[in-house]
Amino acid sequence: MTDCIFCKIIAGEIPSAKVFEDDLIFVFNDINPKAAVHLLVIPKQHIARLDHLDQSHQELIAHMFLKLPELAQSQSLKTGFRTIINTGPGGGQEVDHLHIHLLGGKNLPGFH
Ligand code: D5M
Repeated sequence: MTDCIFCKIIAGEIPSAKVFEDDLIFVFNDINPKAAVHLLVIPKQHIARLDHLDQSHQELIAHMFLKLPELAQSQSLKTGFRTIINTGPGGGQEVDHLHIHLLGGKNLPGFH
């Protein structure tokens, strides 16, 4: 999508601190980190939100989720990590391109 900031990051039109990339996904550091490690895991395909997914996205979503522990390990998050998906304005989603927040390490805020 032409006016999507995350699509522009994937295309290299906006700079980002890339952590990982393959055919299906792009992973980079959040510009406003909420913890020592704060990655965003996004599909290369523009999907606006979690509730826009359908059966055709099964392989992509499995791939995104199965990559999370590997990314956490690569960031030395040995004792665990947190994942968050905000969906829609009511869920606090600010960027309309599906993304998984992967957080961990020092300064991870409480969430209870
Ligand atoms: O989270 C959207 C997240 O996207 C928020 O934590 C900031 C991050 N963001 C926004 N623009 C950029 C750029 N250019 N680089 C890196 N990170 C960015 P949400 O779940 O939609 O509230």
